[in-house]
Amino acid sequence: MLIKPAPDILPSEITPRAVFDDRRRIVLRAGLGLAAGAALWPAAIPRARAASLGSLPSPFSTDEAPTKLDAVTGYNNFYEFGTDKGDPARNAGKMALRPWTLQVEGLVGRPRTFDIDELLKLAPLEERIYRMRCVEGWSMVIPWNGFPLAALLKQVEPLGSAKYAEFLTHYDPEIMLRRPVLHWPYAEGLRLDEAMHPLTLLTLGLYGEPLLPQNGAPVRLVVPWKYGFKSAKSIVRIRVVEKQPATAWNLAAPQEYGFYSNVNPAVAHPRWSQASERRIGEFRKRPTLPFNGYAEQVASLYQGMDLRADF
Ligand SMILES: Nc1nc2c(c(=O)[nH]1)N[C@H]1C(S)=C(S)[C@@H](COP(=O)(O)O)O[C@H]1N2
Ligand SMILES: [Mo]
Repeated sequence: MLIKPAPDILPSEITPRAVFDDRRRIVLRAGLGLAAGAALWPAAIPRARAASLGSLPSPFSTDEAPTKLDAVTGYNNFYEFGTDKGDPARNAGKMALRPWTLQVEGLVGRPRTFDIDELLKLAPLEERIYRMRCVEGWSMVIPWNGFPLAALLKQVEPLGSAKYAEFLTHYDPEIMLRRPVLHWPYAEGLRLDEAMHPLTLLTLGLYGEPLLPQNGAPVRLVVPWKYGFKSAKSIVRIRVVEKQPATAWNLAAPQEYGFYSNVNPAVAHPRWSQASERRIGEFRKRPTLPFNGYAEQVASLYQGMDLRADF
């Protein structure tokens, strides 16, 4: 990716852990009044923001301190709106978020087009505090709001011949780059078992509020054990297919970006070591974990594969 050095973000800019923990306690107490099922979840919603989307906390959340909202919404990759980290926050506001539909088609028994407001009510929204790791060497911890993509895919009933899911994103040359920095529309793909994995989140919000344009509003994917670029933003179509689909980054530089792109400290990118990372808001580097720390949940998906060849 065409990257300039990141402007350093001060440690004081991240939500201090004590403040977040305090909010958790408030929510836990408030949560006692919730339905019995909800009270079983380890509560972790910042109270003021939880009101808008009303998500349930998830046991898949990390207890690491979330990255400050300003960084989550101001330091982005969304190349359709420019290649500088500040470009998406400056330019993505031009994108009209309504009406918006998500078409799900291909090798499915019940192809269907979901209106975005219908999608928001399709399944209970969860808050998933996930580690996100970009191939460029930075990482964040983000409280996302969404539900497992599997809940959507089950509704369209994938056929036995279905092996992959392809994600196609919004492209409007009137407001986005025309220059073919990448192949537009930006496309991504997952193997169907990866797409159906409970960690794979169809994401509609962050920090308890609907997604901002720069983060991929109104609907994006979040795949926490893969490098950031697998988490396609502003999706308009999902195609269930038999053959491995082409993906934007793999088309742009196949020797740098493989189809799988699992976070793997043992396999270096030609330009960036993947052994360690800098959490936005910190100065020190921390070691990068296999599958971004989600190995226990996802390593079995890759049993018998050589992840140096299938990087
Ligand atoms: N449509 C689209 N989706 C995209 C990208 C993009 O350029 N276009 N960039 C990817 C990359 S490289 C990363 S690291 C994440 C960043 O998501 P965030 O800005 O919400 O943290 O979005 C991914 N999804
Ligand atoms: Mo990225």
